[in-house]
Amino acid sequence: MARLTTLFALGLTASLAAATAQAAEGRFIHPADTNKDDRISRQEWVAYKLPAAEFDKADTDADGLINGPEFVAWRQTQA
Ligand SMILES: [Ca+2]
Ligand SMILES: [Ca+2]
Repeated sequence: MARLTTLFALGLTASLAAATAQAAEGRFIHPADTNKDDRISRQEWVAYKLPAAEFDKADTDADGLINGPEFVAWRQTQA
């Protein structure tokens, strides 16, 4: 499991940048979206080790899912 955890951590920074770029093209693809519905649920968010307290900030329309624009807007607050 140690190897998996390391790969996971290494992938986080790069994948967040990739998601931002892809969302700008109109399609939201993010490795945290494990069921590939183009939205990140609270379960997916936490499973991806994103801060749980940030989920509610990112989910600006409070539908319980983070879509592409919401994710990009949230990322822009994480300088
Ligand atoms: Ca999902
Ligand atoms: Ca939302």
